[in-house]
Amino acid sequence: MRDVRAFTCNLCEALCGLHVTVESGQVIDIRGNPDDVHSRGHVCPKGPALRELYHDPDRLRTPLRRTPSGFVPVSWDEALTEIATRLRAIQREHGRDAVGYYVGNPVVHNHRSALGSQLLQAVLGTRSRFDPNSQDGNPRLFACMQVYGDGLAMPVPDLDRTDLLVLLGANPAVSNGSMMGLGDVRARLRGVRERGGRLVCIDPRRSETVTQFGAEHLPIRPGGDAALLLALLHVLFAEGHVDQERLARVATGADTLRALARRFTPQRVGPRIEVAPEAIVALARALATTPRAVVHGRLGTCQNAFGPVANWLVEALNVVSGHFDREGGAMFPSPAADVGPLARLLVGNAYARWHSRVRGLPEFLGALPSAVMAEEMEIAGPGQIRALVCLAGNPVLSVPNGPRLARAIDQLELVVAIDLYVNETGRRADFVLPAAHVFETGNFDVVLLGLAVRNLAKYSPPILPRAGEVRDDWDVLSDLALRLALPHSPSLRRWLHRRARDVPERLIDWLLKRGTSGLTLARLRAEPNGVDLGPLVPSADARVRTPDGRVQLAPPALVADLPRLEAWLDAPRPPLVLIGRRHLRSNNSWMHNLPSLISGKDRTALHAHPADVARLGLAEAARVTLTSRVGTLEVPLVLTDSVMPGVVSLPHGYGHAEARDTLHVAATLTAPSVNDLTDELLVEPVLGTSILNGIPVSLSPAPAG
Ligand SMILES: Nc1nc2c(c(=O)[nH]1)N[C@H]1C(S)=C(S)[C@@H](COP(=O)(O)OP(=O)(O)OC[C@H]3O[C@@H](n4cnc5c(=O)[nH]c(N)nc54)[C@H](O)[C@@H]3O)O[C@H]1N2
Ligand SMILES: Nc1nc2c(c(=O)[nH]1)N[C@H]1C(S)=C(S)[C@@H](COP(=O)(O)OP(=O)(O)OC[C@H]3O[C@@H](n4cnc5c(=O)[nH]c(N)nc54)[C@H](O)[C@@H]3O)O[C@H]1N2
Ligand code: SF4
Ligand SMILES: [Mo]
Repeated sequence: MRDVRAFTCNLCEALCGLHVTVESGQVIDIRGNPDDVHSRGHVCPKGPALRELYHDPDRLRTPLRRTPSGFVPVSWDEALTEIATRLRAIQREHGRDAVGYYVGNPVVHNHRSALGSQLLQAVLGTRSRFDPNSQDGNPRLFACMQVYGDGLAMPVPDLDRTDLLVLLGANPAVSNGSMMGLGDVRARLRGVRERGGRLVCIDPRRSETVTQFGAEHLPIRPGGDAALLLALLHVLFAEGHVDQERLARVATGADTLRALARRFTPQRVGPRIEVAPEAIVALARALATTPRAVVHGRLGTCQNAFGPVANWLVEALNVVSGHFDREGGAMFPSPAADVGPLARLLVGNAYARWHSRVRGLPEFLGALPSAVMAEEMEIAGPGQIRALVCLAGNPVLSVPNGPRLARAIDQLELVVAIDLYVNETGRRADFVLPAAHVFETGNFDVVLLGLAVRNLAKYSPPILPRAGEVRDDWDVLSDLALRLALPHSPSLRRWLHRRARDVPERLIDWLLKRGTSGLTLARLRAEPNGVDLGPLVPSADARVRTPDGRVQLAPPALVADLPRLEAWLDAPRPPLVLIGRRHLRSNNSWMHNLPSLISGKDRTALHAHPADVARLGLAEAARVTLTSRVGTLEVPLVLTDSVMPGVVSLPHGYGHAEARDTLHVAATLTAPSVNDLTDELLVEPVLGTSILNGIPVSLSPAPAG
């Protein structure tokens, strides 16, 4: 029997509604659901590829154990019993922190994974916890924690009503929006210009948001955002564009911020970041005079030397220019199921409660920067990491200096991966446990619904039975947690595990009922196209949690980093720096095993500006050698003026060649991992966020042959 089921794609923040056609347990077809309240039929190529993912012969369907002759199938009970026994023994002998725990990006995209990851963390109690936020959004979370008193209080652009959207280091044409959930991405982005508004992209690269959506492009030197933002603030203050009365009502620290910005005039900053001073002045005036305008900073503002400062200043700029908590400006979503109270209970505004053992980098929200993983594994002493549990992650490809991390992981006593595949990290594991496909798990996007540009709620119950022996993350993690916590009471443990099966759904139901939307999980089950809860509404009064209830425009922890910014402004520039690049058909280090997504022309070459290529005498080279402190890569070269002079660009997430036996399709891609070149010692000092953009490199012709 053929059946069409509505399901929400959980691969990115766009949360597209899908129509999944299923017949006899086979996925026949996937397309956009035209009736979805959020995405209105839009999908990108990755959503329909969930069909190939479901049927991928390389997808893990049984737990594996590593033997001297390779991986062999093992029963769940045998695997989990041994894992729990060995983890307990390691923690008993060497302390809790001897077990490292890496929680990867997909965990944020599923309620069962997210809750399971927290439960296992609670039982492991390890301070050696890591996640990709230190390669990604930590600077934004920290900035919001400082400015609004709550790291979860993150305003998003009120995209449907804005007339000027300034994007800093964001490329929603490809990423489909990040820290802003854009259903129907293309129509929403087009909408800004169709109603006479402007899109501006500030980016070292002329991105697809410029070429496909008519955004105006202002190139900027990688890392220049913080200085640019101070110059914009300077113009607003100096030209009297600030509504002092309103500002004093909602914020503190305006005078300090004004005084700080005075040192960053457009004339001083402009030449250093390669943005014309006139363009800075014009942009500041446009922000001041457009009633509905907003600045949104994203990944490009985070992965550099001044991420925390830049992200603070984005928030400050929206507040000072009068666009905070207003229609068409930066507004807080009102999620139907608000995880805020729960998250505050679990981690709160935690920062620097402990530091990494070797380099002394601070904990943030319960995790240490991933850049210290390798050294914490390598260097002996109390607290050395001796085992790793890797949940839905691939740090060997996603963390700077992946090869060093791979060598360190190879030396561990026990490595466990929980994943859909045996990826480049999992192939180093002693056990790989097969996670379920989202169609087998169901999904409520508990975190990302809180970042959508329009309020909505959607729940997708599982639509397919589990293939083979796969188990969803909650099932596995709650089982493992109970085995760790109750080693001597197997029947109690089994009873609790059975009882806990639908705890994630009961929790969502409870969160929904606590809210004001009137929704329940049962009601959402009956609304497969989702429930629209209306446009964003002003809510700063409820969301700002600073002690005096006002926005903090000059947080001391961030102000303290400004002398370093000034020194950077005046320091000589490296002649060539490397930045990243994403593609619509790729998703970080995975989904490269799906033929429909990797087909077509190669997208992984190094992009370099013709002026640099000529300067370096590489005009005839088809392949080049790229060198950093950490390593050397040989890559194909493409000349393009889409990158600014002095900047080259390479995508991340590749480097699958060694996975010939477990990722048969991905391994045919020859592109290396850019994180073989990025430097684990390059981190910003406030949080230890990896600097993955703007790293110094040199280029030379590749050796012949
Ligand atoms: N197709 C696809 N979609 C994805 C992903 C994917 O891998 N593929 N990944 C998902 C994830 S995990 C995330 S976090 C989001 C990220 O989504 P976005 O935040 O939109 O990030 P990117 O698409 O990487 O775009 C970042 C932009 O910043 C620019 N940039 C680099 N350095 C600087 C700088 O110093 N200053 C400024 N102003 N710009 C700079 C880059 O050229 C790039 O255009 O995307 C998500 N969506
Ligand atoms: N140089 C450079 N490095 C980067 C970036 C960059 O722009 N440049 N971007 C960074 C960013 S923003 C991010 S978020 C990180 C991502 O880095 P990671 O989170 O370390 O890795 P991913 O590539 O997202 O790999 C996710 C893994 O989870 C598996 N998986 C998918 N769904 C599930 C599930 O439901 N359950 C389980 N158990 N497993 C699942 C996939 O098969 C895959 O192996 O990379 C970071 N690294
Ligand atoms: S944009 Fe693509 S990957 Fe993102 S939710 Fe929609 S279909 Fe999925
Ligand atoms: Mo990310």
